[in-house]
Amino acid sequence: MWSGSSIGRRAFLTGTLATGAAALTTGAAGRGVQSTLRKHVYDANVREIDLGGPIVKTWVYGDRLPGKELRVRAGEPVEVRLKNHLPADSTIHWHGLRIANAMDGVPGVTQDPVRPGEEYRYVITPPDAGTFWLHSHGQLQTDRGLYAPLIVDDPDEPGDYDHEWIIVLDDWLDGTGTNPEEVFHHLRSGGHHGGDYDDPCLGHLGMHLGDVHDYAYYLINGRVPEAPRTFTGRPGQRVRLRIINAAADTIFRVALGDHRFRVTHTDGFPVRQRETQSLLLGMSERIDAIVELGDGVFPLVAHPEGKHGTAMAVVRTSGGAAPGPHAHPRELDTCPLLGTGFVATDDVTLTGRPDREHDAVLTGDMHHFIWKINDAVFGEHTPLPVRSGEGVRLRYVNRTMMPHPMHLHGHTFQVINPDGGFGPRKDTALVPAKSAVDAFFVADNPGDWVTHCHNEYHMAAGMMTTVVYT
Ligand SMILES: [Cu+2]
Repeated sequence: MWSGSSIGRRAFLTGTLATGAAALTTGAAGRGVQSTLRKHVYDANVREIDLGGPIVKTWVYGDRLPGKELRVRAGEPVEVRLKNHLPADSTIHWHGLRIANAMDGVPGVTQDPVRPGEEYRYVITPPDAGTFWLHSHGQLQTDRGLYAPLIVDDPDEPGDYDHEWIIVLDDWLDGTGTNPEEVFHHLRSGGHHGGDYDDPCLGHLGMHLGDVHDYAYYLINGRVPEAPRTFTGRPGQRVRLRIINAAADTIFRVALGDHRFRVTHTDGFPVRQRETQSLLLGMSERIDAIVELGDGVFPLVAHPEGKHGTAMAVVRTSGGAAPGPHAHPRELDTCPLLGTGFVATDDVTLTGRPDREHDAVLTGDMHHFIWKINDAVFGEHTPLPVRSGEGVRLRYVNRTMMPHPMHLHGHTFQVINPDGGFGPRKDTALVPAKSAVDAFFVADNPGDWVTHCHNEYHMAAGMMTTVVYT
């Protein structure tokens, strides 16, 4: 339903997307508080998927790409059953949600993997409204098609817009004569070639921006540019775009022809609003932006930064021919804003002096494709200890020549800028080459939590460690 069609905001708020509800008792035993536990099922399947011409056999939730969006309300519990029909172990991770450790979906850390033919019941209560996503945390499974948007609504949020559109970006190779395991094997056996990157705006990000140059397609909402999704509205309407980068190895630059973005949120949390003509999203970052629709037909383009190709959707408010698959709006050539370049609004800014400081030093052996944190691959790592109640400064120190989108589970962090000022509130920060990002968080969610690079190939090659409560 959400893919491609324009959906009135009211439809969501009246709950038309609820797929099932059952009364149950929550809260303290015997209090008899009535609530509803909305129930959802995510079947992890092998399916043939039409990307808008190319047909690929791949792994998806349900029978579509992206999987059906999970839409929940802040503070309300929701049950999701993962049914694993894959020929491999799997789990679901709820990216960006500060939920109970046992529900976090990291195999071998927070749960046993869900075996083929088995199912697993997750019950999650998302505390924060915003744009999130869910994806498998199994080895290289997100670079197949195991992902879906996860939107948390706040019924009290004013919502100064007429429509909202969910925009999911992806790099695609599965079922095109190769698959993620083959690509990973190729990288491990010395098939790595960076490709130089030199952009006047973004040169500081790194010498190269990705490791995988075998992507056959770049997709918006599961479609190639030759058969794009079309979003429709009326001139003058305000639309909230919820942009999610679900790619495994690709940073995207996003622009909408003849429009400006008014950015409102990064990784779900509100920021001091800024206007820009283009945006840059590292893997697993999200940006929400308001656009005021012009009159016409416009290309919404996501350029795979440092790579060849394009992803595209179409925004239509009147008749006329749709832009072709190679449309290149001039806005794409402006200097884009990065997620880490924003400033959180005061109400969500995490303040406080760190009681504890940890470094996560990122290094890589390009030739053998081994990526490490604090000189160890995951499994041989030394956990980073914290105590409940502490303020923690986690400094991601990047000693490599490429940027890494670093993600922390179970918490969200305040980005502290080099000058000591506040940046945005996030769960994933793109750390430029030969640079560092300071992430301040409050240790308020006990458990063993992973922090890792969201380049899926880097994570598979070891770039993950744990934060543990002692
Ligand atoms: Cu990385």
